[in-house]
Amino acid sequence: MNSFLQTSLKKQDPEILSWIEKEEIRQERGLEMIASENYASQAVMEAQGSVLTNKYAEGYPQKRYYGGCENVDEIESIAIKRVTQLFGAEAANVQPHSGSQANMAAYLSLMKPGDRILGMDLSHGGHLTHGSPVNFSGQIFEAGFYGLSDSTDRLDYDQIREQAKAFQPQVIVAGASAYPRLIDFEAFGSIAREVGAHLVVDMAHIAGLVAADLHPNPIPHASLVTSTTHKTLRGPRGGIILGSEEQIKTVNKKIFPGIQGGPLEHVIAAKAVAFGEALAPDFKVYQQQVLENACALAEALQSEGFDLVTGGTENHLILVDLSSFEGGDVTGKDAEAWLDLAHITVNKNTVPREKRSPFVTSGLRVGVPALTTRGLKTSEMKQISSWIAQGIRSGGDLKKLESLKTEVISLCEKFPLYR
Ligand code: DSN
Repeated sequence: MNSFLQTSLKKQDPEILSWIEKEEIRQERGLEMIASENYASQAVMEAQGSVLTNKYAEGYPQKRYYGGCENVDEIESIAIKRVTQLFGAEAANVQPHSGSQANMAAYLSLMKPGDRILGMDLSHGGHLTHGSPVNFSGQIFEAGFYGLSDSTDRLDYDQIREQAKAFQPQVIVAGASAYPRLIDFEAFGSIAREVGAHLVVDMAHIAGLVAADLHPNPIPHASLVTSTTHKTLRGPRGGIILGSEEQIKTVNKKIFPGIQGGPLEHVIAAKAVAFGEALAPDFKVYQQQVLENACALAEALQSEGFDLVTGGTENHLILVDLSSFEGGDVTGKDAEAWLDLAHITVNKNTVPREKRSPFVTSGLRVGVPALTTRGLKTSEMKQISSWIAQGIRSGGDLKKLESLKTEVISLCEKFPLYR
């Protein structure tokens, strides 16, 4: 149990504490393979659970609308200094409450309502905030989409260039939430320049790899780069925006007073702690292990007979195409539910040329950042791929899944999360 929760909450609100404890047990006793999740350190959680939650600080360091901001000013300035150093950016805004709000502020800094945005199709691995009609980005702006090449299931930069020339967007957004390959930000930058558009890169999924120089850095090629801080970057839930001094001046006004009120200084402190961790040499070792684990898992899944979209991975995630697995009858929805019963947490995902609905799907997205944080290495990836195959082959047989669960828990017990 996290010791800092034990005293007051136990006395005052045992009901909520009991749910937190149940969640802690769920996290301890399961293999977390949702590609966008990770385990923040105890230090990150302590900063986030601190007295900073009590402070209003609308504005920016040394330019606040409230008194008593001398301590949060220092904290926010440290967060900015660390994150700009981490990614080699000139300036940063560390106040976005989430990746969605980071994207909204970035777009509003570069476009007017009604302008055009060209983003990656959600069903090909993009994100809701890249122009989806059910999201602000597709409602405030006129959205067009690029997708994956039909022959390679990869981004085809010539095709994207042609689409950009025809659509004439003000902003091209690059970045994905379910794409297992490197993204060529230089190519995106050149396409954007060619059509007179701004490039926004949403590097939320791969930020940790970028910080460790294991994925090309988008900073030199983009007008603005956005990210969340809780995925491969392993910090608290939240967002950031990076860019030139000039661009960030505009972004600052769009975040506050544009779309947010008081910044969450407790989260900003936790971001600063996480950026400090990411600047330390062992973060690179962690990210290298993420890549090794992802490759080992991909190979092992292929040996089990699974087809992987693009045939493998170059980052932290893998897209499994179930439509060709042993008759193709198992849906992403079934596989997710069955694996959940065995304490393996994954999410169903559409695959290229998907025939099923997004609520059912023919694919699974699996990731290794959280498993790697808890210390698992390539030999465990082989074991896990066998459990995934057994879980899917079980056809939902509760006895088989129960016996898998016992094996999963015994592996988890060897790799405790918070010691
Ligand atoms: N919801 C996140 C993901 O799972 O990829 C993206 O914001």
